[in-house]
Amino acid sequence: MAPAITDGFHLVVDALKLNGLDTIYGVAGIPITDLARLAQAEGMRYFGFRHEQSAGYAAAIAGYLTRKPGICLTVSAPGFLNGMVALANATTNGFPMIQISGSSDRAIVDLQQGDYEELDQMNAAKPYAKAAFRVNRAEDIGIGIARAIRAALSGRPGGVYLDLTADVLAATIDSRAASESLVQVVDPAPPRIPSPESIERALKLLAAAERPLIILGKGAAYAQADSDLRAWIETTGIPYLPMSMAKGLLPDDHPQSAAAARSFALSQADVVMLIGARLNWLLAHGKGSQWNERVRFVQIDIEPTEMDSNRPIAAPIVADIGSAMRCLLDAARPGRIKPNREWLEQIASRKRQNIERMQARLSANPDPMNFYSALRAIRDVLAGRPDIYVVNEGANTLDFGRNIIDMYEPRKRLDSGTWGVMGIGMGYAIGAATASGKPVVAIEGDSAFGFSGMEIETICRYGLPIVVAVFNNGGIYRGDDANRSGGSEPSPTTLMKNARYDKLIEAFGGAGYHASDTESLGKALTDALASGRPALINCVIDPTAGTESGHIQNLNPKSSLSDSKQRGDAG
Ligand code: ADP
Ligand code: TZD
Ligand code: MG
Repeated sequence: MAPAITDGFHLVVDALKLNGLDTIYGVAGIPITDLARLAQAEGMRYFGFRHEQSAGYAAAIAGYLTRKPGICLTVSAPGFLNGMVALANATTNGFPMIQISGSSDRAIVDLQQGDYEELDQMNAAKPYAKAAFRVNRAEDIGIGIARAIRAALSGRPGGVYLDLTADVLAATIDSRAASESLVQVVDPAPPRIPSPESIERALKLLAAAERPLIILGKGAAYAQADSDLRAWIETTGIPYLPMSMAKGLLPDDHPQSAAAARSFALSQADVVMLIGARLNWLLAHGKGSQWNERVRFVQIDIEPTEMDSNRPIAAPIVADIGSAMRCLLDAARPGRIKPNREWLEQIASRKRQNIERMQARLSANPDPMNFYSALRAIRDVLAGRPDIYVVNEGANTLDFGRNIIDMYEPRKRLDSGTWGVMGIGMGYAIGAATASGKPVVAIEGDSAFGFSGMEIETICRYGLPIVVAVFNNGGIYRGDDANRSGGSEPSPTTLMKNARYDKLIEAFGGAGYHASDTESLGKALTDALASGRPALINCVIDPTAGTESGHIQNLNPKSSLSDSKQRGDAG
């Protein structure tokens, strides 16, 4: 009797399933078409996209939400490269993801003899991935996938590249040897326990603080230590600021939230405790006019080299956040940490002022809508639906959205993140909807939407409960920029103001809505959510309402010369 045999395709699927990975996001083609088919035949979920970048974003956000690496499957060379932005974005943001790509004949690729879709993919991936591996023998598939899982999940999570050559996929192997080669990864993200000294050092610094402040980042959201985190904040009484994707870890209307007094709190705090947040550009690197000059830091991070990366960290706690929170709660004597009363009162009064000012802006009802009024209409509908995921990208659409849309549950807000990247919209929406089964509202700048707009066909094909609100202000930042030459071609930031994005989704059987005022916007969103079906709302926004670069104008270099000086015909 001939020995039972299997092949690389089957081994890959077996290895993924053995490790509890049940979903693949990808685009089919040579050499992975049969891998996608087989995965589906074997009970995995397969979501086919229109572009690998969106498939990669879906995998990355699913990884963030589930703490299992999201799997993105791509074809060789161009498909691989299309996925690479998403893989790099996952690495930058600390989301666990594995991009599995088929690759062409190694012998031909390495001699650069011009194979179909020829590229040295593993080496191309290395600078953008947390780790990159290639499997060259079918019997190494199990180990290769185990290494990829561990690399994606352990320590600071990230994007991992796994190269599977066409030869390996097609190779046959004895079934028994195959099943013995599989590896079930044990404890892929081991906790990192903080040293007692680091806990004591941090407590001492916090106890001596007069104006302490906690900053929660998306690492804290990822850690899923929600109740200990809340207990820590509430027992210490320290005010906190959530970074954008940490919104909802505690509900945004929590009395200790200092979000509405953000600038004041940052500029005055004498000790800042960073919990899963980096001192990168989003926090002005911890220095400059936004910060108190003499601020000292406590930082909890699983990545040791994050400490002192921008500012000296007086009390580093290298640990996973769950373990750190438990140690801190155990060690902190009640009453030892006591923020100054005056500090809390100052924050409270600043909050009241700012909330009043915001209220005035939100209650205006201009025609056409501006960012405040349109987001208020959306906020009012979402207020009763804390279960809904909010995806948000754009410049003004992002910056206003972050401030106006309150979140009440952890990990419900998904946005452009550390890279400020446009194009995550439909991928994140699909990843969140498929990983959670919950509805998603994607609030998208008209430019931002364009990067992944074709995925509305994917949304309709799978019938996902996703509502896309396109904030159509006719451009990148604004819709009123002129061609500085006086010519008739559109300016670099101009898009079509009168575009009817709602018609796009109708082509695929989804529901299109056109909203030119807050009442029709609120009604469209309510109806679309009630239907549970794919929908797109074209929201008409005043083209003059936005500002260039949104809230990060300080990062936008400007020419100091006038147009004529630049041309060299003056002075
Ligand atoms: P934000 O953009 O919200 O400020 P960042 O992405 O800059 O957040 O920072 C998240 C940080 O959290 C990263 O430095 C990462 O190493 C860290 N991190 C991620 N997961 C954990 C965890 N489970 N425990 C501790 N730190 C974590
Ligand atoms: N390309 C990529 C991948 N990421 C980017 N961040 C950009 C380009 C540059 N960019 C921004 O930083 S925001 C933005 C672009 C193109 C779009 C802003 O326009 P919008 O939002 O219509 O999405 P608003 O509401 O009009 O500001
Ligand atoms: Mg716009």
